[in-house]
Amino acid sequence: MIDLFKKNRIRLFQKLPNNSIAIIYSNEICFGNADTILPYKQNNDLIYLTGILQPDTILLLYKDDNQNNEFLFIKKQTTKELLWEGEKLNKEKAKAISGIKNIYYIDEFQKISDKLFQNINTIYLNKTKIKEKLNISKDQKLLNEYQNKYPKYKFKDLQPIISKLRAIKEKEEIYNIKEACNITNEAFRKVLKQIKPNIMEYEIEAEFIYQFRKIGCKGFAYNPIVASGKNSCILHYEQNNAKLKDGDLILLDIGVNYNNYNSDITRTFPINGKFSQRQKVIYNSVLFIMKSAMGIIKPNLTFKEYNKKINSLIEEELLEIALITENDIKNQNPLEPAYRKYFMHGISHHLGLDVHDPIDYDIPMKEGMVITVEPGIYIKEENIGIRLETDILIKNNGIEDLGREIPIEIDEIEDLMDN
Ligand SMILES: [Mn+2]
Repeated sequence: MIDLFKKNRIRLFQKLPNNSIAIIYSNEICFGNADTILPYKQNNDLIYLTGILQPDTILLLYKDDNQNNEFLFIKKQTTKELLWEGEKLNKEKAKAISGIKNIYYIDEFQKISDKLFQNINTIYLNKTKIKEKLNISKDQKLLNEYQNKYPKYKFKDLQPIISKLRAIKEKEEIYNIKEACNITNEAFRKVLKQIKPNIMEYEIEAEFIYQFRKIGCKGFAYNPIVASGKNSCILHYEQNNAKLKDGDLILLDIGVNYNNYNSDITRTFPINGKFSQRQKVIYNSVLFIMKSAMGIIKPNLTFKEYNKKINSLIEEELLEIALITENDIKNQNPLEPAYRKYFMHGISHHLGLDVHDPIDYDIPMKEGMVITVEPGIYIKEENIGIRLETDILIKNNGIEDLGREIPIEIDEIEDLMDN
């Protein structure tokens, strides 16, 4: 991965103007109640540029007329911390992971950055992320601090630049996402054989985490959704504590985190192993939308055009299976079209270091992007929620479905469950 991090920094340097500095901070540790610490999650931009996963890390990229220079600051462990936490990265290890030659301890950051600031006029920090948060974020605090301390500098937002870079996946990133999809496939195939009436949703969840952890993956990519029967119509159902009923469907929205990259997959199975006629109709409709969407996706298509095409496709399908009528469409509020009663979320999002990778959707589709395709139809009145989701790589000559091995055709699912 060291080559990826080096390459990513080179690409970022190319976008920075001369006489500027970009500073990327690690995320802070989050506390639960009392003195418990929540699982640490690194700033994904920092992972993207360095591969360093521990807190108290700062990356500083310096660019002037003559040189690009990289500085990484890490924490020096005290003897007590060493005793409690075990050994963290030392300078050599941080260098070996990131490929950055200039590694310092974080207590030297002030001195070194002040010196570098003498030669530049622009400082890049994260500004966009600030707007998304209700409270004053760490990014906002930092920006305020910097602006007070260095009033003569221009402050620019690093996010639009990094987001553009992160939109196009490098081969190492694609490899990681493919692996995540392959691991998810293996788990789905094992779990598929265990689904039956009267077991609990959390038993299914436990099977997945067992499959992921036993091969050394960190865990789920996001909170898993194991939603049977009416729960399948709750988009963010996470309780996973109901009993599976004979005749119902079960919707599984599950991904794994592999090497910091994610898969994001959804399948919907019949709990007793056989789809009813009605379930088949809805299922095939969702599958048809999914396949059609994959047929539409190509380089240069804008997300706006794509969404428009998908929405009319869904409208047609809902008419076809008589969930909505021509009259509903004629009388619909344009802000809340009739089809939204049964399909209320987006069809696709970018996928990468973040499950919802923070990429600007005004950038048209391009080779190297990885996005999900996830149509669904949710009929609350019938306790039927069906979503199918896969992850695709956009290529110049079409797409590659990275989740293609995961059972999706009705016959295949019924065969696999028939044991
Ligand atoms: Mn998704």
